Amino acid sequence: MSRLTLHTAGSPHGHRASVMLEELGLEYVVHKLDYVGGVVRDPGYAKVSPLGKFPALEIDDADSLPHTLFGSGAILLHLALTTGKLLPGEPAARGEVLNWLNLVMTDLTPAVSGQFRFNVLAPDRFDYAIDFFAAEVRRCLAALDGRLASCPYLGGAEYSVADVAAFPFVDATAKGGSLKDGSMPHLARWYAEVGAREAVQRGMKVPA
Ligand SMILES: N[C@@H](CCC(=O)N[C@@H](CS)C(=O)NCC(=O)O)C(=O)O
Repeated sequence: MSRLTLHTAGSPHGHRASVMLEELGLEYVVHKLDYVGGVVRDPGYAKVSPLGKFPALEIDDADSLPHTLFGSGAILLHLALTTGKLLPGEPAARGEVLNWLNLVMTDLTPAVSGQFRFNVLAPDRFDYAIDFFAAEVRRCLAALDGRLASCPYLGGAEYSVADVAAFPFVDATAKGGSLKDGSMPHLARWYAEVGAREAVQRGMKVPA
């Protein structure tokens, strides 16, 4: 029986991990980090996560030495691989999931994070960055919408780790009005459906 400790303070990155744990039905303890002004202030947290960022997941497992996963990508893939859930075994189907997981992690995520940084956190207005990240977010959401026109979930027929990774970031853009103009109906359908999942609703509230 594993003892899992999730270090988080909310945010889309943190919610990826908590939604994944909820989807898998795993028991875990939440350590709520002291996160102020974009910085984690817990002394010693750098021993858990080298950049001092969250989420991180400490695993104390009878079958292996205790170990720590830092970063939402490592947490999602490790849990999918060790449980055999939310990642298909068949190579072509798994490749599709990995395609969309990678797009979400390396294109959508930096676009949404950059948009937040330059729209909300930056002390000065920098039009080039604001316009660039707005266009990048739109480009990624349009790609998700196009994909979801032909299948129910990002990875294909089944709900997968790609949907778990995407939801908190699509949610952040939706709260900013990205789905309001009706131009992305397939993404809006997916957003409503995934957002209605009980595990997603529980995970999005962590830490309480
Ligand atoms: N690569 C990490 C990035 C996580 C990340 O950016 N976390 C932010 C909160 S959303 C953080 O911990 N920031 C604190 C800092 O930058 O010092 C992941 O995918 O989980």
